[in-house]
Amino acid sequence: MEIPLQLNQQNLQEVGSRMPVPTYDRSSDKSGIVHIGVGGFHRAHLAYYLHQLQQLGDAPDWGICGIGLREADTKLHDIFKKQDHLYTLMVKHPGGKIEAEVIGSIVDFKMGTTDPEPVITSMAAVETKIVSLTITEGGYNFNPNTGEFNFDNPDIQHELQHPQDPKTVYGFLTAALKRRRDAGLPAFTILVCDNIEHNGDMMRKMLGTFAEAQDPDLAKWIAQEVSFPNSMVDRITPVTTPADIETLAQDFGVQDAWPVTCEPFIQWVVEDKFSNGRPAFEKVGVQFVPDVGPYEKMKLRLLNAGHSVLGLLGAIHGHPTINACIEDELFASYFRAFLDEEATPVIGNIEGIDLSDYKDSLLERFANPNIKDSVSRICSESSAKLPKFLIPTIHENLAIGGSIKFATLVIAAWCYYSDKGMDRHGHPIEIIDALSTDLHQAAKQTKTDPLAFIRQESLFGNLIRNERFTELYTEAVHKIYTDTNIKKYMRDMISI
Ligand code: CS2
Repeated sequence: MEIPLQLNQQNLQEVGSRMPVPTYDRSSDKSGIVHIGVGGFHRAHLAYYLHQLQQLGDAPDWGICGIGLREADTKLHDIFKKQDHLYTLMVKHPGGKIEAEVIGSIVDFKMGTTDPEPVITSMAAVETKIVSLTITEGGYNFNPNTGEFNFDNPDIQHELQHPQDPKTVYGFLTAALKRRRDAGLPAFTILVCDNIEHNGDMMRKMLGTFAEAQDPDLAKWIAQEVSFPNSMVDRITPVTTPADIETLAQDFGVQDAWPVTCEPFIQWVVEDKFSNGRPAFEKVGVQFVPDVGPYEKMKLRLLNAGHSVLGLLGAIHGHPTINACIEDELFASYFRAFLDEEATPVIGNIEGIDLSDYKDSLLERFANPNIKDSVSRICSESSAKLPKFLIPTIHENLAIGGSIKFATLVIAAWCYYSDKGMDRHGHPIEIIDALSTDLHQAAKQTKTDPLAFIRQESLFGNLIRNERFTELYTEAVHKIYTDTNIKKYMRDMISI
């Protein structure tokens, strides 16, 4: 085997004999898109769409400037520096085939943690037309139950006092938008690429609330000038493992310190409301629609909720990956029963989409044995996910007298998981969640107060006052705490 080539601009031509590489000019230091939160998902999704368009020669001035606002982003910053912001996308097919390609659409990366100035300058630059974000569902600083902006956050308080020293996305966005307004430049579009229903509308409300408290004149300008398209984003992007880096070096002869792996499927449905222009994304398969609402709801309530259902039950059972869950016939049937009997009835009809086909496709995607999407990734930050993906389905079914048993067992499993941090064999589970301490504190009272976990109203709203729910939930936690053989209870609910 050839000696692996270090991925960077200088070696690009040679790397090109081993896998497809960018053929467009990457030398421009101008970026049309500034993106906050350059995780694996962004690199497998928006950056990939843009790369495809650039390969067609269709988006010369649109390169991406990545932004890191967390200390943890320093790792990517340093790797990107060595690799000239190039990285490999490894698309993993169910049959075992891996397609690898070098992506070049990211041309710059700036950290905003120590000195905010370079980030504000990039966002305020005349070339910047879109600021996009993938900062996770929990990154938007609002109360999941009420949907209201959280002014108690010390970083937000700091930004209100010191607008020139931003810490959060809100402070950076207002600082940059103020500079644009003062310079007579048009506003940029703010494009949210996270799994939140009406993600653009949510951002408009949050930023508007923050700006109003910081600078009411600026808030008015933002309300008039900035557009916030809603969008539905989709591509399963597992955490990169050392084995992926090894495969790339061994089988493809390329040394990349942080490649991204993903499934073949990709989808992006966006409302065509861009205040300052956009790349011709429709040429590479992005769907522009007048109302993204039904697509968002379908994806969040079926795919994302389905992930959490499998993830939390799978974590307790001891399944390591989503595909291992689907290979387990009982888990697969339970997943489908949840989709059919609880999620589907509250979604309603979506014109032009056959939900039954969509659900079949989810089963296929989740079954991809090559992707090995870890249950731990799915369960991470459940406190930001379940209030958006699963709990609304319970509320809506309660309102119409629909089934809630499949989802309720998952909430009980989440309580056990948060309390014990181990699977049914006693193997420890690492809980990654911004609220892990609160979740643990609440869950550990379950033995004496069975409803303790769901008393957390910021997560569960008024479920605690619904007798139908509390009865079923009490029964479910009682069972799991008595015997963690979760499959017993799953089997009781479905007939296979
Ligand atoms: C997952 C998502 O984090 C999760 O729980 O459901 O990351 C999911 O893989 C993506 O939204 C797929 O588009």
